[in-house]
Amino acid sequence: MKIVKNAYKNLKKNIKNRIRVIKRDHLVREYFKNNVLFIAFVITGVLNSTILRFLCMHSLENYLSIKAILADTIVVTTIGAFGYLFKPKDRFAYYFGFCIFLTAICMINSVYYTFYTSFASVSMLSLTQYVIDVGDAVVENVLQIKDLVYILSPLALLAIHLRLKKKNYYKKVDLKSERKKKMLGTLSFSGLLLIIFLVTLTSLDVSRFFKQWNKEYIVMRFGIYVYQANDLVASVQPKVNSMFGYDKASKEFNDYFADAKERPDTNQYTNIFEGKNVIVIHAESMMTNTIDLKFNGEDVAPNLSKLAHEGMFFSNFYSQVSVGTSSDSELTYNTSLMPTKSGTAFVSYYNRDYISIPKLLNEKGYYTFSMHANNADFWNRRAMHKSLGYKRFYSKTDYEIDKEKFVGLGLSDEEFFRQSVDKIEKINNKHDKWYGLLIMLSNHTPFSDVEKYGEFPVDIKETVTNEDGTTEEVVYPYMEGTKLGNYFKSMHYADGALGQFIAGLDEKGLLDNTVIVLYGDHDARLPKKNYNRLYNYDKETDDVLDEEDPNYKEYDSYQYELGRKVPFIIWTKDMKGTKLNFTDTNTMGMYDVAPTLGNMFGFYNKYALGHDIFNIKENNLVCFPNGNWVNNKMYYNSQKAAYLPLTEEPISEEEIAQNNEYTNKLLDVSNNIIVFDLLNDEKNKELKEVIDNK
Ligand code: GP9
Ligand code: MN
Repeated sequence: MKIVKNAYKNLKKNIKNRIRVIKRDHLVREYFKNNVLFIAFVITGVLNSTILRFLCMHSLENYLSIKAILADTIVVTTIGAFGYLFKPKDRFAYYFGFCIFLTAICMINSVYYTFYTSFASVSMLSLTQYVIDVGDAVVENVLQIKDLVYILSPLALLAIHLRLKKKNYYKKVDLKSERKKKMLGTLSFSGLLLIIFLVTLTSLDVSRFFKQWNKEYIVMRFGIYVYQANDLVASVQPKVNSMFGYDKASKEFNDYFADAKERPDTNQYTNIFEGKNVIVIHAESMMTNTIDLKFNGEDVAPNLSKLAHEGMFFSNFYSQVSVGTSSDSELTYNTSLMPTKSGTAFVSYYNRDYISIPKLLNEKGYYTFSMHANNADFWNRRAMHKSLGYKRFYSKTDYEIDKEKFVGLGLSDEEFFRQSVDKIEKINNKHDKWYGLLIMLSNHTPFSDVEKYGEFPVDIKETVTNEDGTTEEVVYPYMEGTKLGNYFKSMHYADGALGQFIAGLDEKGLLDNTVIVLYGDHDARLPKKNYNRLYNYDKETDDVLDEEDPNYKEYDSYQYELGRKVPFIIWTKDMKGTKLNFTDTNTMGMYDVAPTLGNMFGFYNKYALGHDIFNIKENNLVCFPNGNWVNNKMYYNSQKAAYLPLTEEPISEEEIAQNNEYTNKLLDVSNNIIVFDLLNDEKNKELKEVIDNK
């Protein structure tokens, strides 16, 4: 009896389940049947974006990026949801219009990518010169079938539409309230997807989204549509910023430079390098604390240390970057201006007039160039290097790129330098005087390509003698396996590449009449606790010393800020042992480089915000984009309104107030120069006349 009962129960359950499945299938089928156009619109939109990623970035991870597919689906379903506001007969026009629009985005980017290995930017396309460039590109590229594949989307939508029309699909009546319900239902669905998407974002995704320097990354994580919308906002923002406040900005500019000198002050270094060739090395993430730092007697950075010991070394030098990191460094180095308060100058204000080192050297008959074996559009360098006056920018497409030779973000520094030496040799044969900036890449966060850095243990090895007289080696892990430890390994690699570069140049006689200038673009951007282990390691516990321990060295936020120093070195082959071979310990910032070099090479920028260090000496002040500042006497934290004294000298409230005012004014003027394009003679004729007639 029980068996029959159970069998009956099971049967009932099975039938119920079956009915549920049929009902569900029926519902799904019904949904598909009634929403064919919407579904086709979503599928084609997402597919096009996926194809674009596939054709451009060629790796499975890139084109099947779930995050990008999710983001594309959110965008397309949200647009599609509003289609329900239209009556069925008008709905096709809505979907078709948007389908063409989304297809155009994919096509333009596809063409653009072929030529620039990067995704298109609205602000670039609005520049006539770029329109011409891309226009030519389109013509030459017309035969590339891959760019036409996207058209299949609107064609498919059209075919579906014609079929539906034939089947009298559009004759169906649906009530306004029903349409609204459908729209809200679809919007809630995309809202749900949006929540899932936001939850899966990492802090790296968010920061790269806002910084916008790595377009490929944004497309890979956010899809092409979000990328384009983000780019549109970024292109409009500078225009909005520069719409209001010109009068106030120009007045402040006028006051600030009222006493600026027409000619620079001279000193014992004036014109010492006039006419010499220049190689500037943008040393990615190189920090001053690696100079002379050793593990088990081995130097972390023997070549960098050698340059510092043989040349002019500025040991108290800071980069002054904001969110634009590398690009901010380049901006400040080249122009002696500070990074902008919002956005980055390289991305948002690349079309302003800048007075820069290459422009001033161009005027002196130099051939100027820059080299970076990475994508030319990273940090928008293709456009910005032109604005800065570099006559030629050698980027990824100018180098033989062998993936086997990648370290970190791209082509290894060794390979980059090796190929660059040949290029420099050719330039040297062609040009009388030349100036080149070489941007390194390998020593870039997250320093995780450890197996490619080569052997460089960052542990502590000690030989101990046992009671019986035998010896053995004891190894303490120390920095092994830590991020900072990996940074030192990466530094050691990059330093090796630097050494090979100098040797390569020398071999070809390219150092004979050349000055090498090296700056660290910013610190390694690693958390404070990493340094605590470096300075307070306890071998016995393999941990950080207790704060109570007499050997404990305080590494607080001030120490951390002061520890972010980067090297600045001016070196020539024959400087060692001469009076030009010294260490200058005065506080110096990236904005002081252009005026200091200007004095040595014979160029002058009246609107520089920094100073020639040999004129200002111990009175220099270095301000940071966040309002903090440092001088020989103290480091001031503007957020906490607190400071760390650096000498025994008394500090008055008055000098703090003065320095704060100086910093705020400087940051305002710098920002205004860039946002309102105040160095553009054409736009500011009147303004310049007022200043020049003073
Ligand atoms: C990109 C490279 C890195 O090409 O210069 O920039 P960063 O992340 O250091 O700003
Ligand atoms: Mn950098």
